[in-house]
Amino acid sequence: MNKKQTRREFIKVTAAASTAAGIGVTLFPGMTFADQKSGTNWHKSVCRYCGVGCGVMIGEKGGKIVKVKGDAQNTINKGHLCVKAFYLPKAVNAKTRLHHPMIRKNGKLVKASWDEAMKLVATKFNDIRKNHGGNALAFYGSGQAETEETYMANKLFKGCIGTNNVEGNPRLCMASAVGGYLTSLGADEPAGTYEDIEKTELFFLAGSNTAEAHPIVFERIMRHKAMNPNVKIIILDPRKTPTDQVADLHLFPKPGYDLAVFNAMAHILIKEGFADDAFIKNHLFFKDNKKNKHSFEEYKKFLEDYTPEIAEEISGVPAKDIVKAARMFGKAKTAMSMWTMGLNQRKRGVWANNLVHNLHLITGKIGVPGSDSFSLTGQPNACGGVREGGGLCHLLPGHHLVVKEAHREKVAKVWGVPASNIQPKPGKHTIAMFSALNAGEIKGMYIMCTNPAQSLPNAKKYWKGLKEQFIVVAESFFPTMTTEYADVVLPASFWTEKEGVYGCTERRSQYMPQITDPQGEAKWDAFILRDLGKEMGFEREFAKYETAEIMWDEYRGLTKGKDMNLMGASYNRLKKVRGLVWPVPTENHPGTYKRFTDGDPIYDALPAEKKKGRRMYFYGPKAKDGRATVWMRPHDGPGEPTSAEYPFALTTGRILEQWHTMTMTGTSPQLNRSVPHAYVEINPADARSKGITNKDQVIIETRRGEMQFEARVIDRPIPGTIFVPWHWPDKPINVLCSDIFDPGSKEPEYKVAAARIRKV
Ligand SMILES: Nc1nc2c(c(=O)[nH]1)N[C@H]1C(S)=C(S)[C@@H](COP(=O)(O)OP(=O)(O)OC[C@H]3O[C@@H](n4cnc5c(=O)[nH]c(N)nc54)[C@H](O)[C@@H]3O)O[C@H]1N2
Ligand SMILES: Nc1nc2c(c(=O)[nH]1)N[C@H]1C(S)=C(S)[C@@H](COP(=O)(O)OP(=O)(O)OC[C@H]3O[C@@H](n4cnc5c(=O)[nH]c(N)nc54)[C@H](O)[C@@H]3O)O[C@H]1N2
Ligand code: SF4
Ligand SMILES: [Mo]
Repeated sequence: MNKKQTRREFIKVTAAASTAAGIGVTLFPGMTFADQKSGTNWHKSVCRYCGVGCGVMIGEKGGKIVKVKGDAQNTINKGHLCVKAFYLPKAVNAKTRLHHPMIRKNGKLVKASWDEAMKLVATKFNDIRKNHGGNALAFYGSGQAETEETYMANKLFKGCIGTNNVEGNPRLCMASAVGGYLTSLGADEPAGTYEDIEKTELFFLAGSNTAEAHPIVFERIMRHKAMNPNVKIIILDPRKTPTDQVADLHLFPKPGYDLAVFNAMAHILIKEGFADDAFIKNHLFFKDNKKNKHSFEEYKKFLEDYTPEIAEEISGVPAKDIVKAARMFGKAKTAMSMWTMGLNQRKRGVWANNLVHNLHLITGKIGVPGSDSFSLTGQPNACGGVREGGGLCHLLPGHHLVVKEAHREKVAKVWGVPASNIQPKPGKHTIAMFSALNAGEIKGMYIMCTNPAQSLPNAKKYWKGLKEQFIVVAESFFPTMTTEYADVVLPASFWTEKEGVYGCTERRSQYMPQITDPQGEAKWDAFILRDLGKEMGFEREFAKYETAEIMWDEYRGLTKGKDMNLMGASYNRLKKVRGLVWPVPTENHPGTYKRFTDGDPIYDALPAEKKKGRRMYFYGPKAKDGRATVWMRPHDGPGEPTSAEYPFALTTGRILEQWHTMTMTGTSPQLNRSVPHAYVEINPADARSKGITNKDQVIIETRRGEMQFEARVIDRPIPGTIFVPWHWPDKPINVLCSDIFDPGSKEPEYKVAAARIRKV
């Protein structure tokens, strides 16, 4: 980028370049093809970064990754990519790639052989298990790991070692969405798919900076609106973000105070005749917080406490805007809500999710083309590997639960372990797990494909346990904030150096081929876990896993007959197509666009009397009588409200060019140049009152500590709110974040902390 180019121009230029490149690919339908002229081989794969799940074509020349472009045949992105994907070759070939195992000796990490490292980990883990029991060990994984990788971890820890202390970063991300889907619709993951985008009349983007965090979804929204001027967009976010450029109406709630807005919208929708009475009568339950059933009339009474005026008082959103939003939602024939961390990362994340579902359920705007309450997923395989693959402390692979005896028996049989190995009680959720590490109750932890020393909330508090206990980190890059605390670091193959499956936001599973050899001595995460299992004495249990396909086939066998049936998604088939959307029960089933309704094989197979008078049947594991639930969730504020002492709401999030802790995107000078360092956004009115001007150095302070940032005075956050992107490891804002979590989903409230700010 030349110096004069603005950030906006830079984004435009690179997007156009990747789009143009994408068009060229249309000619080549297969999985791999060779471009004779340049000598480049092109391979169909999936983007490494976000949950949108864009298809990519990876260019490899002489065993090296040289280029990434959009896969024009992928229905998700049709050849388009965002800037992060474009610069992935920089990450693959970065100098910071880790090439050999390391062991801490005399306080320092030094190069070691695989043999020495694996023997050390196996011996330590076995000692801990023998002396303190399986629950003194834990696994902490990732929504960026492949399904096969999480599957191996589950078998080793839950099935062999015998602990359910298996968690992953989706707890910090999607747990509230899972809780919302399970309680509202009875089953995890959306009813619709991205196909609804081009069919809807209204988008409701709540707590989602779609333009920066899910750019290709945003591009589809923009294109649809440009071609259909009647399409409207409502945004609910305490900040103006780049997403704002397309908004017809923007509601600005104080961070943590928007539950009342949803209830007030429901209030107006019903009052003004937008409720779908037939759908309500035959498809819904109404329940309060104690799970008691109520009538629609009682729900209406509950909503009387949420007039737009009362909601204005609570949230700061003008009553007239709430009424306007409700009317826009009601009048539109179809509506699609999308939300992300602005709702999930909250003390009441599950409730916020329920309240979005409510709007769709009471108006019947679900289960028809163009209407859905559609949660956007953060990471590329949070849905596939962790939610479906069972990478949390209460789950087993394939939507099975540790508390159910029949489920434990079924999974244990497939794993070839005694059912009694799998504990009947859920293990510790993420925050509890790191607290137990602090307390010395957990003495050994295996960390894979995540960087918790930087990404946990109230991070410094949890460095103690990382420092004191035996920590193994499987990583592709070095150093990271977490490797600083590692006793052993194992070099992991990266993205193009391994095969496996990613499952994205729209229930779509997509295959990624191995294209290059692992760099240095790096090994595939799933094989490292397998070999660790063998080294720990589970030779028989791990003998059969010679290929990724063996792991995938075993896993997919566990989904047979389940709501997330993947029996039709063999490697053979996945290699040819651009992913398959479950349920996909057989090799010739095309996949399912809408769940719980016509065209869904599970719905279609239901006896006629169940479907009588209905157009949807919510058959999921938590649903009863085929009905979804409208929840009466009262108003509740954030866990750490502002006060005279800490008058600002500090919220954290993302920018377009960087991915989380920057180990990957930080390897690209082009991406780094656009936004060179951390900063805090502060509203001009607040800046004035604090005597702060643009680029001043300021101190942000919360109850957990203080840190210096450059001020960016900008009309983005509402007065009283400040925003910090959390990417830069030299400014780990997570030290200041609150670790209060949702009592239901156990997801921490990254989005609100009470803070004060002063000029240096
Ligand atoms: N470029 C880039 N893209 C990414 C990622 C990345 O690191 N970089 N990470 C991926 C992952 S894992 C995730 S989870 C997603 C996250 O995607 P998003 O959730 O869209 O991104 P965030 O910036 O975390 O937060 C979104 C918005 O929530 C708003 N918000 C804060 N408090 C509240 C509130 O109380 N109510 C409401 N309604 N809104 C609020 C913030 O102002 C912010 O604009 O992005 C994915 N995509
Ligand atoms: N303040 C604040 N904190 C947050 C959030 C927020 O909004 N605000 N959001 C939260 C959310 S939603 C999320 S999802 C988390 C994400 O938090 P993390 O998962 O901790 O962040 P990443 O940087 O994605 O970490 C992935 C790590 O895996 C490594 N890696 C990459 N590929 C591979 C591989 O193939 N194998 C192995 N073994 N390692 C690999 C990378 O180098 C990197 O170190 O952060 C949470 N933290
Ligand atoms: S939108 Fe997400 S999946 Fe698509 S190219 Fe960008 S980072 Fe990759
Ligand atoms: Mo996330």
